[in-house]
Amino acid sequence: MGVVNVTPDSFSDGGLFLAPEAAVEHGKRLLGEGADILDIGGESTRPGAEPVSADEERRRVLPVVASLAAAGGRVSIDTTKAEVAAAAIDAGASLVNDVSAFRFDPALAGLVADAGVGCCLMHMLGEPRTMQENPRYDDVVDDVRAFLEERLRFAVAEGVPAELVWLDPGIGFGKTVEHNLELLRRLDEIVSIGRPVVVGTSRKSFLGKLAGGKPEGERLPGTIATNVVALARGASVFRVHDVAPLRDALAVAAATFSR
Ligand code: HH2
Repeated sequence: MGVVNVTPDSFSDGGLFLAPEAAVEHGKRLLGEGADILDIGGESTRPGAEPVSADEERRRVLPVVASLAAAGGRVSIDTTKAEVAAAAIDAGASLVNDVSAFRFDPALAGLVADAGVGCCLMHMLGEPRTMQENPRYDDVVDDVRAFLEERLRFAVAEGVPAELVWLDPGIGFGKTVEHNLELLRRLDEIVSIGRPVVVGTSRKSFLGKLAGGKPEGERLPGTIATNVVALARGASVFRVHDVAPLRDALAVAAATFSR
């Protein structure tokens, strides 16, 4: 899954693809590099990010969704808002990636059910503005697993077929470095819920910290290492900014594990 951020303030590529033409060109490049899915987002979820109105979010993402769906890519819309998701589905999106797992806008679940599209439900502690303020868990993996099981039950109760739900532990969303590492180390316990697991470690700050203070642009080695670990633990979808190197790394790792 390749990331297309149509935002001025995303943590690693904010402002680079705010113009629709730049975002479309970037998405086409990621498809050429072997992305199976493009995850298009118009609102940053980085710690402390300011919320964006539905109108502004729609304005940013719709032309990009329409062009990239027409270009043949499977398009995922990264939003927490039903209004934005509805417009994106009309424009060709077939997956809704909701980092709030239907908590911020409960109407999103019914919309996904009616549209018959897939969804990715992610764990986050609270909301982006405050999630990194001293995050605490009894046991991070048990807590995240219980949350995802409850959100899966909610989605199914709202009419979304369980087969169309993917789950994501939400690396970096209200987690310390140690929490992120524990989730990756024990990712098989999330996989055992029985739904495909999405993992997003790409360029995140814990990778910089572990490598002695590396900025976003120098976190590819950590991104590769963590995605290979996630593959070994049973993850199915890898949400990344740098598709070509991850495609190669995961192909080699997958071939090694399958022998
Ligand atoms: N991470 C980000 C955004 N959306 N969705 C899922 N399912 N899993 C993730 O780990 C995830 C996500 C944050 O990365 P990015 O989109 O690059 O940054 P920003 O939120 O600042 O736009």
